[in-house]
Amino acid sequence: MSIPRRSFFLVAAGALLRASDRPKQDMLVRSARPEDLEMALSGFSDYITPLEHFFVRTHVYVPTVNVSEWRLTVEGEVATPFTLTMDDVKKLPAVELVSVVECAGNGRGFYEPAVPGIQWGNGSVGNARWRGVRLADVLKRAGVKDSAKEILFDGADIPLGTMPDFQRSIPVKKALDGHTLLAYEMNGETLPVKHGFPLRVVAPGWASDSWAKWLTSIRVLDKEHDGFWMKSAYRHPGKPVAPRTAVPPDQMQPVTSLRVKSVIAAPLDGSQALSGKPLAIRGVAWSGDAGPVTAVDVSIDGGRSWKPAALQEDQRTQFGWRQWEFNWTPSQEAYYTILARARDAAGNTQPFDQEWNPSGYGWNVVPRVRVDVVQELSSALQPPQPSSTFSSPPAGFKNTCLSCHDEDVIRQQRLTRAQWDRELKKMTGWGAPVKDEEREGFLDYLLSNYGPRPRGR
Ligand code: HEC
Ligand SMILES: Nc1nc2c(c(=O)[nH]1)N[C@H]1C(S)=C(S)[C@@H](COP(=O)(O)O)O[C@H]1N2
Ligand SMILES: [Mo]
Repeated sequence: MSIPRRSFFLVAAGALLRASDRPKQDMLVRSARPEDLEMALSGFSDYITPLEHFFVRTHVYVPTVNVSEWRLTVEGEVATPFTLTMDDVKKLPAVELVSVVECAGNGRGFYEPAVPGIQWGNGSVGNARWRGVRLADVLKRAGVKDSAKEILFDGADIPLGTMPDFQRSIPVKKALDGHTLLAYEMNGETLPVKHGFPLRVVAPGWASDSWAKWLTSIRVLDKEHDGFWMKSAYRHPGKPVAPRTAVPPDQMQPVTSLRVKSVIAAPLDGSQALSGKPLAIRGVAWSGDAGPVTAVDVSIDGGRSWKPAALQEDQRTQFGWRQWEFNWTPSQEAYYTILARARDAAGNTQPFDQEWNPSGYGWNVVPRVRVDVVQELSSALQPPQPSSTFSSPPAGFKNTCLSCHDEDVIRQQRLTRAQWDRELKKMTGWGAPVKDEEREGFLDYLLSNYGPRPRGR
């Protein structure tokens, strides 16, 4: 099968047609193709995340959909299967809500020891105003049979090589919840191409792997879907396990609700501040099914003592994030460790330590920034320079490994030989033509350049 090397040109051409597809700005590029873009820390200063700063996560290349040809089919365990055009969708009652969308793997890069996958920092999350129709209204029109257990979504994106198609299902109960939407607008604009134009699932409170983009098909199932993206990916042990434990997928549970979480937007970690001058400590906090966030406590002494931060009263929605602020005037020159800890309506709070899991999902550890409070600001501190002594790849590596994606997704990994071995198996299964005699050489190269090492090197 031939792999389109530069299919994003097609996407760019489609994107020019809509104002909501303005170029992204200030993003951390975790993978150039397929495109995985992280929101910078400055994005946590906004209540509604502007589209220019909204994170993007795609397993494959972004598809361009011609909306006049686009159809949504509804079938399976229903009385009347049918097909909708976009005009049909827009005739259904419109609903609007604010909700965080957060990747299950947000914060994966913080786990120690490291796990494979996109090494997200804090920013594979955003808060948007969604407009669309209730999935329940669409399902009611089809007449869901009593045998229904799950709703399976498929989108217009096409798998690369022999990787399985990205198809995700949610239980009927979540699908019929009045907050679960099929959205065609984001922040008052047409849904951008990268975010699922023309229609995507909005499953508020749940990690965004359930928020299928470029939706084309809804199938009502009488059993649990057993495709790769449900049975192998997006699963969590549901309890703490020792680091590096290889838990078989059938002994794990699907990732569903987000966990209560806060992020400190300011001050920045490693920055300086002046003694005697007010310093605003601020950020956002959100939860999942157990939202809204009801309190955020802040410590400026590494957790010895805590005080409540002020929460925005008018942002008390179940699924959106809430901005918080804590005003503090450091009276003494010292090195301060600032922590923030959110609590939600069900009384859940953030843990102080990681709950390691094989795929690095659900990171919600209490965030920490350190600030040096001084009499006079010194000139810019030099950040440590990353070491760049990489050896060149063995023959055949580029042709075999860099056809679907670039080396960026490989460079960010920090894996053991056993983990690289599993990655090679996964990629071979998806169509990477690794020859038997090349395998050891590839492993040596990957381990010596992208083996376990401290974060940021
Ligand atoms: C047939 C296309 C294809 C080939 C060839 C390929 N990959 Fe990938 N690889 C992918 C896709 C697609 C992803 C992204 C999956 C995602 O985002 O969930 C990926 C992701 C990765 C990741 C990130 C971690 C992960 O598992 O998502 C690593 C590391 C990686 N590939 C290494 C390699 C190496 C090493 C080779 C050569 C042996 C290779 N890839 C060849 C398709 C390919
Ligand atoms: N069809 C389709 N839908 C998808 C994906 C995908 O690769 N294909 N990625 C999912 C994942 S893992 C995430 S985190 C969100 C990201 O949404 P965003 O790019 O709009 O921020 O989309 C989800 N929906
Ligand atoms: Mo995700």
